[in-house]
Amino acid sequence: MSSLALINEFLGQPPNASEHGYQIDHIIEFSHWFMGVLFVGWSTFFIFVLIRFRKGRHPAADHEGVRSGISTHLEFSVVLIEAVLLLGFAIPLWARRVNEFPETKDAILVHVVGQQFSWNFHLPGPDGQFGRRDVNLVTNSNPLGVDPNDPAGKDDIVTLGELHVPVDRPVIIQLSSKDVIHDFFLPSMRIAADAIPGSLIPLWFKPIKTGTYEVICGQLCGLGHYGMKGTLVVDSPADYQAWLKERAELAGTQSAPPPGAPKTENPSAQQENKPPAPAASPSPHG
Ligand SMILES: [Cu+2]
Repeated sequence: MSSLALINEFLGQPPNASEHGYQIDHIIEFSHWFMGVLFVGWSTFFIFVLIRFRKGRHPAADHEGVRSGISTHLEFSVVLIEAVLLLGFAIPLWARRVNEFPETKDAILVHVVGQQFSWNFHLPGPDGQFGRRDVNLVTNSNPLGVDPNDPAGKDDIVTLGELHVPVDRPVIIQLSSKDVIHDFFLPSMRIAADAIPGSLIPLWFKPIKTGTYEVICGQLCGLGHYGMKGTLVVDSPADYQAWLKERAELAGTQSAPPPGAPKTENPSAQQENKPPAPAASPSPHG
C-alpha cells in the first residue's frame, strides 16, 4: 500500500472492490493530503500573524497592509491546484461514470427499489426481460407490484435485502424509490446514487473481488434509516449460476398455489422472510 493510501485507511474506508474504485480512492487520498497541508499552512500563518502583528509591537494599526506578493502567489497556487483537481480529475471521472455505460448484453441488469426501510432487487430472470410493474399491484407479498399476467415477468427474481452478482461483469442498475428519497450506497464499490420516487436513475459498476459487501442508505430517510441495510454478494460465475437456479426453484415452488387460491400476487417476493418494516412501527431509538 502506498503512503498516500494510508489516509483512506485512517478515515475508515473499506477496501475497494470495484474496477473504477482506485480512481476515486486516489482523488480522496490526494484531496485529504492537500487539505492537510493547507490546514497546517494556514494555521501556522495565522499564529505567525497573531504574534508578529501583536499590539505590543504595533500600537497603531497600519492600513497599508502587506506589500510583498507572496500571499497572492500562494493563493493563486491553491486555486490552480483545486481547479486541476476539479476540472482535470473529478469532473472527467464523474462524466465517465454517467456517460460511458457498458453494453447491456455484457452486463447484469438489476432494478433496485428503495423503501422505508429496505432495498428490493428485481432481476429479469433467464429471458432477460423485466416484467411490467404497476404500483396498483403492490402488496406485502408483491412489494414491487410485478404484474402476474405479464409473461416477461414469469421468470423474474425479486429479493429483499440481498443481491448477488457475478465477479468481473459490469452491473447496470436502474434505481428508484417507492416512498421518499433514499441513497443507494455501496461503499466497497465506490458508488452511490439517490433513489428518487418517480425517477429511474441509472448507475453502474464492475465488481472485481468476490465477497460479501454492505449496501446502505446514504440519505436520512426516516426513523428507521439507521437500519436500512442490505447485502451485496459478489459470487464466482459458478456460484452465481447456482444462486440463480436456487432462486428460480424457490420461485417455482412458491408460484404453484393450491387450487382455488387467489392468483393475484407474485409469491417470489416472500423469499427473505423479512417483511418490510411497517412505517408506523416506533424506532427503538426514536
Ligand atoms: Cu433510506
